Amino acid sequence: MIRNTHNTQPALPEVHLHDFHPSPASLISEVLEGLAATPKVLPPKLFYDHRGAELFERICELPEYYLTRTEIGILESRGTEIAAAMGTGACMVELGSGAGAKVRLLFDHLRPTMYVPIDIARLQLQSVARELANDYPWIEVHPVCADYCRPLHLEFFPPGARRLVYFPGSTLGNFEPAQAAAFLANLRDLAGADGALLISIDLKKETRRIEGAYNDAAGVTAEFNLNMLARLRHDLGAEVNLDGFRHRAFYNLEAGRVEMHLISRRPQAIVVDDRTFHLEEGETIHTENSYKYSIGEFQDLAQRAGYRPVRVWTDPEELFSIHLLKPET
Ligand code: AVI
Repeated sequence: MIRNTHNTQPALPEVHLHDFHPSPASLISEVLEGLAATPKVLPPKLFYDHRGAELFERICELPEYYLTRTEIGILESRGTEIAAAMGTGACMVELGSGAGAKVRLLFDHLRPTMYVPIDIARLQLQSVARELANDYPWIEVHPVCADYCRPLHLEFFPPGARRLVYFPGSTLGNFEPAQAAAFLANLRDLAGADGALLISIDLKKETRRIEGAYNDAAGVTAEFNLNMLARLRHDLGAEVNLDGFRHRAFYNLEAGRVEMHLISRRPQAIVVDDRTFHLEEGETIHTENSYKYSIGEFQDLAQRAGYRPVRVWTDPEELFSIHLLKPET
């Protein structure tokens, strides 16, 4: 038998990457500041190196992590309605595009002319952008590697094109509420007066369900949390012992947020950039907050940030919500 040993898969199209990845120096200063604070903190964006992005994709598939599954269910069942309310043929900008699975559910309905995925995980962004450019040849794809919390100057929108900003995954929940309002207010400029913002928000619900989502039986969330320390070691040359820490996540009912922490198992030190930070046994490094909102609380926040809530879609159990907001004129 003669085998064809040639790879018959057609090559994926090349896409130009607009690269504004923050420099290691700017990450170091945030890390030093966070470890010098009391209590110690590290910024959640440090989760998303290549390994962290992979772990996050695994989290999204966990039985306990209801968020992604529920969000996808809403997109699948309400895609036509969402597109009708948003309008077709616009330029679509996605913040934190990740594996790009959700946006695929919107493309056929929304028919955007341009798609601008923005993400900090460069390798994943590049490969996802090429796959999307291949699968949707009628969309101009412009991947942007950046920390989208910093000001961005995107100069490739055709003049006069309407812009739709898509912020999925309930990632706004990882901002402090005041920071979330300021961030939403900034996004109004990106959307423009005739644009729109489609944003996903995880809803308040019973504590047990929420805590389960951040304490999965397979330990993937724990690995994701600890990966932040591995990253300090690989990318910033830090001296840190991963075995010296354990994952802790709980719902702070009063503040309406899940808190993730790394707890020091013993007295120890972390050395970054020649600076030594001592930790006592039981001392915490606070790595993430994930705020949960009621629909009313989120709409109030959006209004304070200068938006008019137009529509909201939820699942039958009201676990999760997707909001269409338009800039108040
Ligand atoms: C990205 N973000 C919305 C996730 C969340 O649920 O807050 C990050 C995450 N942290 C632990 N599990 C997932």
